[in-house]
Amino acid sequence: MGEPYYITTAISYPNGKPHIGHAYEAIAADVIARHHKAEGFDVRFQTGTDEHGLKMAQKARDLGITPAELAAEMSQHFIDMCDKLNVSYDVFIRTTEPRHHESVQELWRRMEANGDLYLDRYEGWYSVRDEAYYDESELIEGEGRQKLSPQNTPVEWTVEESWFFRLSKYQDRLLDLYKSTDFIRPESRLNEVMRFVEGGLRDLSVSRTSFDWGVKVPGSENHVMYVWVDALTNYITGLGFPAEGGDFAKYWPGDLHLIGKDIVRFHTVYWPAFLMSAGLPVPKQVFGHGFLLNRGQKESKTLGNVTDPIDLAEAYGVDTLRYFLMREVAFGQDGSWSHEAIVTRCNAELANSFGNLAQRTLSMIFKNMDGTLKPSLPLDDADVALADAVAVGVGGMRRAFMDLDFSAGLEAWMRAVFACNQYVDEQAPWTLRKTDPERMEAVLMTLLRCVRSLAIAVRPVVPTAIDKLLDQMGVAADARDYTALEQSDWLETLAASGFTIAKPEGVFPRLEMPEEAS
Ligand code: ME8
Repeated sequence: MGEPYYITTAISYPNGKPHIGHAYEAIAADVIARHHKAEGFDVRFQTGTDEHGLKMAQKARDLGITPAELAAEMSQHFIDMCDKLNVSYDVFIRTTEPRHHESVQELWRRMEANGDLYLDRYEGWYSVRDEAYYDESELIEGEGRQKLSPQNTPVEWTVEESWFFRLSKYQDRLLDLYKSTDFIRPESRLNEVMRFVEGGLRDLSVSRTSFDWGVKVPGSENHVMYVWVDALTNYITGLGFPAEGGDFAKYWPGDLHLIGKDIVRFHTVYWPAFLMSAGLPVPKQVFGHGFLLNRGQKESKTLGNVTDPIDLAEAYGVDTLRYFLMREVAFGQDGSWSHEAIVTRCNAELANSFGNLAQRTLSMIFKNMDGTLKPSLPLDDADVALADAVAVGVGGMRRAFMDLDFSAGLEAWMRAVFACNQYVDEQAPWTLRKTDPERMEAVLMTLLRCVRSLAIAVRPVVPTAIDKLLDQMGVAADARDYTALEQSDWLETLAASGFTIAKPEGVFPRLEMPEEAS
C-alpha cells in the first residue's frame, strides 16, 4: 500500500435535499480521491451529514416531525446522491451517531483540561441560518433596515449563558500556521483569513442552553455544544477518535478538507485552534472551492431556479456531468452551469474529440485487421512524435491534478487528444488501407497505445465510460492506474494472449439539448 492520503468534504446540513453545490463538492472530492488512488496513494475519503443545531431543529418543527426523523430521512438523500454520482467515499458519517457524540465529548474534555473553556454570559447577533454569531461591525443592512449577516441572512439579538473557548489565545499560533505552511488555499481565501485573524480574535461562545438538539456538554448537561464544535470533529470521529491507534494513527493529520468558500473561517480558524487546544495535530490543508451558479445566479427557492443534481445526471449521464464540472470551472473560483454549456462542452470534447478518436481507432482495427493486435510493426517519426505529445499531455494533466487545477489538467489532456485527431487526419489510415496496409496497421497500433494512455489518464473524472472503453480494449481491470502507463509492453502481452478487438460500442454519446431547456 502507498502513502496514506485522507480527504474529506464538508458534512452537509440535511435540512433539505442535496443541491447542485453539494453535488459539485462531492464530485470534486471524488475526482481528487480517485486521482490519488491512481497515483498509488492509500486513500481514505469521508463525507457525511451535519445533523444537529438550531437550523435542523427549526426545520423539523416547521414540518411537524422530530429533528431525528428529519435527519434520518434527509441524510438518506445525500447517501443516494453520492451513490448515484459514483462518489467513492469510504465513510459516510452522521453526527447523530453515538460514536460521534463520544468523540466530540472527548475533544471537549481535552480543551477543558487545557484551561481553554470557561462559563460566561453571551449576548450578540446570532444567525440561525449560518449557525454563527456576528459582530455588530460585520452586519449589513437589508430591506427596511433589517440587520443581516455578511452572508445576507437574518440575525437576532441573543442572550444566553454559555461556555466560551479561549480562541484569542491562539491568534499567534494560527498566524504562524498560515505563514509557514500551505494550510489555506487558494490564495484569495488565505488573504481573507489572515486579515480576519490579524484584526484580533475574540473568545468563542461554544455552547447553547436555549435548545437541546446537539451533543451534551460533559458535566453541564443543560448545555449542548455549539454545532460547529460538533460538526468539525466529524473529521476525526470517522478515523476512530478517541482511539488514537488504527485509522487515526494512519490517516491523521488529514491531507485535505475540501469545503466551500463560505465556511473557510470555521475550518481555518476555529478547527485548528480546537485541535491545538486538545493537543492534536492540525490538518495539512483546507481548500475553499468557489460556488456553482446557475447562469451566473445563486440557486434559491425564492428565485425558483433550484436544480436537482440527480435530474441533471439523469439527463446528461453521470460521467458527462462530472467532466463538465471539473472542466468548466477554474477550481477555487465561482463557476456557472447551463444546459447549453454542458451540451456544447461535452459534445465538443467528449463525444466529438476523445469519444470519436477511440471509436474510430477500435472500429478500424476491428474492420481492417479483424480485430487482431500487431505490437511489433516498425514505427516512424510521426508515431514517435505522437506518443511523446500524449506523454506530455498526460504528464501535464497529472501534475495539474496534483495541484487541484482540474480545468488546466483537462486542457492539457485535450491538447493530446487534438494531437491524436490531427495525426489520424494526416496519416489517413483509410487511404493507407489500399496503398500500404502494413503502414495502416502501424498507425492503428500507435493510436491504440495513445487511446489507452489518454483513457487511463482521464479515468478519475469519467470512471464508468472509461472502464467500458478499457474493457473493449482488453485492458485488465487491475492495470488501469497510472503505474500502468509505464508498462511499455502491455500491447505485446495482450497480443500474445490472443485478445482481439470486437465491434466497438461508443462510450460518449452525443448529447441533445433537453426540450424544456432549449
Ligand atoms: O455548510 N456551490 O453545510 P451546507 C458550491 N454543515 N458549493 C456549495 C454551494 C454552491 N452553490 N452551496 C453550498 C454546511 N456549497 C455545514 C458544513 S463542515 C464541518 C459543516 C458547499 O449543507 C458549502 O460551501 O450548507 C459546503 O462546503 C457544502 O456545500 C455543504 O454546505
